[in-house]
Amino acid sequence: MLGLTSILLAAGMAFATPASAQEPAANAAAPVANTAAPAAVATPAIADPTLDATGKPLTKAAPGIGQPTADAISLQPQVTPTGREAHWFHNVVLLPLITIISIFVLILLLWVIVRYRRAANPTPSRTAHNTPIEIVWTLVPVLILIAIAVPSIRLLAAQFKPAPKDAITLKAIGNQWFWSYEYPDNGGIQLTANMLKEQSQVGKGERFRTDADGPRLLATDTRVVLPVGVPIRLVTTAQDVIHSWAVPAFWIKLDAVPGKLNETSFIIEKPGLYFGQCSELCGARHAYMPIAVEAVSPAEFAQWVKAKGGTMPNEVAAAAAAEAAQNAAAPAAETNAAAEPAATNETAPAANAAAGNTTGN
Ligand SMILES: [Cu+2]
Repeated sequence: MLGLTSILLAAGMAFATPASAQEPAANAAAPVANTAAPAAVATPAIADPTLDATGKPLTKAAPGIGQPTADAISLQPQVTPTGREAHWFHNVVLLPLITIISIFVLILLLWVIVRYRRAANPTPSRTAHNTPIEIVWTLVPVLILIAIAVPSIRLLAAQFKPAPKDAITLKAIGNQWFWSYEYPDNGGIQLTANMLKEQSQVGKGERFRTDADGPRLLATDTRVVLPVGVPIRLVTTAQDVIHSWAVPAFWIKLDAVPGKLNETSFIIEKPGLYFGQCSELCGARHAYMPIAVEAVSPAEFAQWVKAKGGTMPNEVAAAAAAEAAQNAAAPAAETNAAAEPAATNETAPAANAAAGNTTGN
């Protein structure tokens, strides 16, 4: 009897083992089938809204937007609230102040050189102290520095503001020498972006850069797609050495350090195509790992996520995002402010300014 049970047990084990062994295999096969689905002709695939029927990118690079302009010396037009604040600080506060101080010092120097030269002033004054002037030239610079510190610290706080809970996470991973991306909130979509080569550098039939893709050394074969008006949580890291994910039009430059996660957040206000580069010297091909970000409406972003086989974190939010496209920025700014009750006073005007500016659009 005992022999029979052990035989039955052994038989049970024999049947059970292959069955359980098959399960992980089936599970592993499922994501493959999912990712293959959009490419398959037989299944009704969701079209990638960023590509046309032939698979070419629909959005073309526009001169002067999200890319450098020849002979220009100012900052690129900014498309994030923090970027606009920084642009204002640079153009309205710092640059005029530096200009005025430089001209004032230059005039003083010229006056001393001309008025007190030996020929015009044979017996020099022996004055050593002048208390009122000494007080003025100590106090005035202190007041100027205090005046600069207020918007400066406010901007610093805005740049390090953590993303609100409903933010979309983009993980940028630096590699020697290309960027790879993950969307952990969207079913773990993964992208790899390589620089597009020039026509003279590729073999026949290979893809090369056109002006629609973007400027030379900035266009990539795969674009990062992000929604406008929705807070983006940018997380960076690296596989090998330190890189830096930088897009000038977003006022974003965040180091990507191996073994570490760096985080910041931003809100893109205008749809379009924005370019950037690795901004930390990372080796021989450091100059050849560009960044191309395509900002689309939240509805298009949701469709793109579906086309990539991903999921939206909350399907209801995806539906609401479409009709909230115009006023999405305002509630986002509110949640920013609400999520930071412990923030210093400096951040409050920044959040207010962001809300006021975005609703003004
Ligand atoms: Cu790099």
